[in-house]
Amino acid sequence: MIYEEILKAKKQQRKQLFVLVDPDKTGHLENILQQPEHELPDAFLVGGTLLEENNTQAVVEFIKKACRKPVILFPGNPSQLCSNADGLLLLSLISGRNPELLIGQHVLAAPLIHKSKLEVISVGYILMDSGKPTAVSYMSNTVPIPADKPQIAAATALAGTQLGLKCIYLEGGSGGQQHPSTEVIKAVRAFIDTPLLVGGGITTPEQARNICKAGADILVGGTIFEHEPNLVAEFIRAIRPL
Ligand code: 1GP
Repeated sequence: MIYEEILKAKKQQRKQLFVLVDPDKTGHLENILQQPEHELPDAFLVGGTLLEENNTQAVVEFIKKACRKPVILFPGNPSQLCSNADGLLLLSLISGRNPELLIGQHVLAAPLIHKSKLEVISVGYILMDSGKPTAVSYMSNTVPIPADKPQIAAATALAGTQLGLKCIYLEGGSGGQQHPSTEVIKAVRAFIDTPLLVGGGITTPEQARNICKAGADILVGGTIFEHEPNLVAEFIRAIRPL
């Protein structure tokens, strides 16, 4: 089970790298999948805020044929659900006040998810200001938490865990100018023991290392690997062992 593996890695203090694959941008995927097992990410996330093609299922299948790493849906909306993945990050956008993204879409998707037998991992999704509007801040119609307010991020994460959400995801938005700061990550970590994912705007192995040192359990990278797929191995080396 994916969540059990996340908890196990956390207990062993083994930091993990998840690579986010936008189903519309898969030119780099083959290059990543050709790497030896120890240079593959711990899991693949598949999804996007706004997709042009309806090919999530095909991308999931492509990854699953090439390796045995878990493939987890990270859907921008319920139309991206497909049953051939291993799991689903069921995101509740708890930094925002848009009821559709807190519970509305979840109700619409619930019967489909139930039927699919996907492993559901509920996630408190926290959008941090990353210096410029991102696709997720615009499309979600929510206001990100100001980057210099770690106490708001920490209280939000704490509320998410008190509600029973299994993970917290600090998100800067894909291609953000700045990733969530180490100050914010430390403040959140001080409040919660729940697995913590951090992503959005991470571009160097050094940033990856600092983010993990600050308290992230799982690092999520997307855009950087579309341009430089060979950096996956360097990111893995940078975060392990710490
Ligand atoms: C977005 O956190 C992910 O949800 C990845 O962001 O594309 O900036 O790496 P990047």
